[in-house]
Amino acid sequence: MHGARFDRRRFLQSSLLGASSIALTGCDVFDGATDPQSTLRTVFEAASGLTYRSQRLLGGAHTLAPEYTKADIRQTQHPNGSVLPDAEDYLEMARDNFASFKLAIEGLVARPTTFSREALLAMPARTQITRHDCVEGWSCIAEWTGVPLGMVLDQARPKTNARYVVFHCYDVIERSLSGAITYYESIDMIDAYHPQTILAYGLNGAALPIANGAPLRVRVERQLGYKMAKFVHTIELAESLTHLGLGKGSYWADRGYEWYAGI
Ligand SMILES: Nc1nc2c(c(=O)[nH]1)N[C@H]1C(S)=C(S)[C@@H](COP(=O)(O)O)O[C@H]1N2
Ligand SMILES: [Mo]
Repeated sequence: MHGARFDRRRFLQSSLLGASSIALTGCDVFDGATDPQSTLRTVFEAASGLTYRSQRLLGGAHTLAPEYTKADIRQTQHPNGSVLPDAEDYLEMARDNFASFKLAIEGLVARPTTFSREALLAMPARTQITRHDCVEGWSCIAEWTGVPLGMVLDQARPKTNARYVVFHCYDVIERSLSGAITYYESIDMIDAYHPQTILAYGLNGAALPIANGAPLRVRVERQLGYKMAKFVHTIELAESLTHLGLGKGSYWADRGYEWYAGI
């Protein structure tokens, strides 16, 4: 057992170069990576596929991310990326403390469902103290409370051909001549049903602040920060990711980062 662990670490360190050592600067766009012909992009894709396959291969389905104690919480969760969506429907909801918030589950489900805020709060909750690692190089340990994503999905009854869980968010992450792009992310069914994957509405014992994704944000503890979509309003089950954005399944994956951002 001990030997197997050591080998796993050594294997990940020596042969994979990990997600973080290849990712260059952080959450800012870097030039060149969106060009489908770019070598940089090819390198990213190869590394991403390798990380994904090796994590899944090496018993990855059930391993837990490390959890910490309250004493390890040394600072507030550093807000990053969007900190306040400017959509009018969002702001209206925020003024009323998100009382009218509804989460929709759609796509490849037998029973498309919406959850009110009260319904989500009434479901069994999980609280976990974990470390958030941003690809930019900073980390924060914080206590997150929310409902396990798997429980929410079960109520909508995912169809057997559903392979991915897509998160659609309120915030516009980019505006260009061709229009506004709202943040989107996706994970596979293994991470969706992982026990530490929650839809969080609480942070460090209080209601989730707007800057950290209120009223509801994803925690996928074995991956980097950009996978943890904030301001989620709709969850879509899908068989492929090609219909989304530029086809890589995530706003940042479409800009050169790994879709599977394992840590
Ligand atoms: N909707 C949305 N989710 C998002 C982002 C964003 O800009 N919009 N940024 C991501 C990035 S890069 C990080 S590091 C974390 C930051 O979460 P925090 O603000 O709670 O620290 O949210 C992720 N989820
Ligand atoms: Mo990030």
